[in-house]
Amino acid sequence: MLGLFSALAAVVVCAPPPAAGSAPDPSSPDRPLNVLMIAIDDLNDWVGCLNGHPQAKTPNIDALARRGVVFTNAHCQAPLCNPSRTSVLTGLRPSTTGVYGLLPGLRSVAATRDRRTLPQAFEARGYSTFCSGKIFHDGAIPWKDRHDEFQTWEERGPTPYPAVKFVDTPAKIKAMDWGVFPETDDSQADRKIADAAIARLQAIPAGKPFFVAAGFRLPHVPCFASQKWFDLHPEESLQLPPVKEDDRDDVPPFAWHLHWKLPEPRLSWLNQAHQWRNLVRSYLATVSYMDSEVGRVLEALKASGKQDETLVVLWSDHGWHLGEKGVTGKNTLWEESTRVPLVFAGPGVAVGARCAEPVELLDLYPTLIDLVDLPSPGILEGHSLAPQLKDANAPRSWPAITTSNQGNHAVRARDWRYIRYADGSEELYDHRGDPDEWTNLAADPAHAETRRELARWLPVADVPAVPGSAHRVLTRENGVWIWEGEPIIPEQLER
Ligand SMILES: [Ca+2]
Ligand SMILES: [Ca+2]
Repeated sequence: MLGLFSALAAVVVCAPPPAAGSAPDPSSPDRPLNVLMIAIDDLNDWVGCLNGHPQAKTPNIDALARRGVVFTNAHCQAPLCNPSRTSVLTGLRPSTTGVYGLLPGLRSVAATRDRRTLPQAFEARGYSTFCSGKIFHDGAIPWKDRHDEFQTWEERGPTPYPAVKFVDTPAKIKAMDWGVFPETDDSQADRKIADAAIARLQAIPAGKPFFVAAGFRLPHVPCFASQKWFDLHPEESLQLPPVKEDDRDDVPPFAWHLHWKLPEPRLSWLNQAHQWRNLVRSYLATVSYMDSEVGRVLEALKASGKQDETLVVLWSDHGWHLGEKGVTGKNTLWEESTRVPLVFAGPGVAVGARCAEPVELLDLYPTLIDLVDLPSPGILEGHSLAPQLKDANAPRSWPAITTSNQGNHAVRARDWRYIRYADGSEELYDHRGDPDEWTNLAADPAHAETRRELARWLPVADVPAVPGSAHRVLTRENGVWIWEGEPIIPEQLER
């Protein structure tokens, strides 16, 4: 398999020139590296430095990318909040832990109950740790008895809602909404989350290195932003993402099982309700607003005088469809759902570099162990990105793997995506000529060898969903596929 990777690496030009240089590395045993981690909820590749949408406006994330390394082929390990974040923070794949749904939290699961999580690894090394907003999924985890100042996102940033829902989506939940709201940014959850992180950066306890994490909640629904962010994305010139009408004709029907019924509406509904443009515009507006709060936190780091001794890492927990393949939201194994921003900047990190190797959010934990010298929690399933942070052209030997419920996996190599579903059906896409994954080559004998080589990377451990799994969980009982506890009846498919 190494052969495929190095051969492809040799023929594909890693677009950017070699890094102009590295930021100075002032860290030493007596001056340990600080870490500022910025996590974003449901942000796909619609950021300037990834060019996922030509009209994305994210000047602050782009500026961070310019002073560090941006991974242009980074992927989540699960296209859903809880399993993705559990994987990042424990260093284990969903297929190893059995955490696939929004429940249970990692402290209720045998495989992760006693696991030293990433923030705890910093704490064990004597770091002052602080979190605002959403780093772990939900408040199900008893942080306060484990960390000096960790808080849940609900405590830090309650979401404001209008009196009446703007968009009457098929699912009547209030969070599935988008539009101009609130009037000013002051009452936004992300403002409060940024404020808390900024306050901490302004008052770092003396004599201790710090690990500060800010977890922003936009562009997760509801996609609310004030008028000025919508004005940045005028209605008249708005571009919709490219969508091929019959795109799903060559996709195995089983793919629908992964998002059988969801509150996120189908494209068919958006079209019929004349809401597609509005949702795309709202998503772009919330991304721009969230980016401005990222900018405030980065500015506060600079003002603290500690930027030169602080590693910044920014990531999103998974992507989001906005109509591609007929759906909105997450939960799929395609590029829109798995590709995420991943940016590092700081001491020892190459400046203005772009790495096109496939990498995983799972690599975060081993990378930080490597760079910061943290205690290991035991087996880690990712691989340190330290070589790519020094030289973005350094080769990698592993693809990125995303899992959506037991038995469904995507393998993303440098140029290919291979998907295998739990019923054995497959997809294969060649990104060199098909960045939108429109043409499924899985049945093409000319690519049989590529398909077989990629399939060798499917996770060996592929455990069932843990007891207590709920919300967006797909299981099989007595030969019948079950979505969220209800049998799937293929004839009742709603496209
Ligand atoms: Ca999320
Ligand atoms: Ca297709």
